[in-house]
Amino acid sequence: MKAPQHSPSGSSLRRGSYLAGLIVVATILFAFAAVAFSYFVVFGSTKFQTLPEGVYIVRLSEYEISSEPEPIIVKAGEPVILQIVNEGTVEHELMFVADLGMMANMIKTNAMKLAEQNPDLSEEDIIAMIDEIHDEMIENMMKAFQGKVDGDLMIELEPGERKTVTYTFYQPGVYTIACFELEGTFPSPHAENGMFNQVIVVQG
Ligand SMILES: [Cu+2]
Repeated sequence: MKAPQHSPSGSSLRRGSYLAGLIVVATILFAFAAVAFSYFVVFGSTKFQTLPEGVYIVRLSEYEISSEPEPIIVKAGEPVILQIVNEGTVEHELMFVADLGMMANMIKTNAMKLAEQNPDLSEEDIIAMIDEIHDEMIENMMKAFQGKVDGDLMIELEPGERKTVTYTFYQPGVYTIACFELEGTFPSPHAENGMFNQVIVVQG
């Protein structure tokens, strides 16, 4: 009786499938590494970066203001850097406001009144008119922060735009930041739809 022999063709077939398996595993590993690397390249600058102390990323979107890290806690008298980015699809702002409810109500009331008085005007026209009133209100509001904050109290950003601003807060307390743009939520401002946050200033 002849001992069973491995046929040469069977052996090379096994070698072939072993090689194919290796290639599949290597391809999967390579693809995984490539995806991880490109994710890091795209989002690494903001998602995985360890931010230095006193630096915050502030994200504006429809319709919220979020920060990283959260919450924004700063020491009085020490400069803090806000890297503000508009990740939304409409213009947004970051504005320091002394009285959020009053400001939101004032904008909404004005928007409704203007729309009622000018039925022929488009929503964009009314928003442009509100922008002018808005600017006057900002000037008055700035006075409330005199001597308390050093830095730009009103930042406007187009979709995709980012700005880096340095602030120094001199008085401990809770400062409200909000967006009062109207696009998409007319006649109520974005703030009334949840687009606000706080900067907490503690004793240095
Ligand atoms: Cu907004």
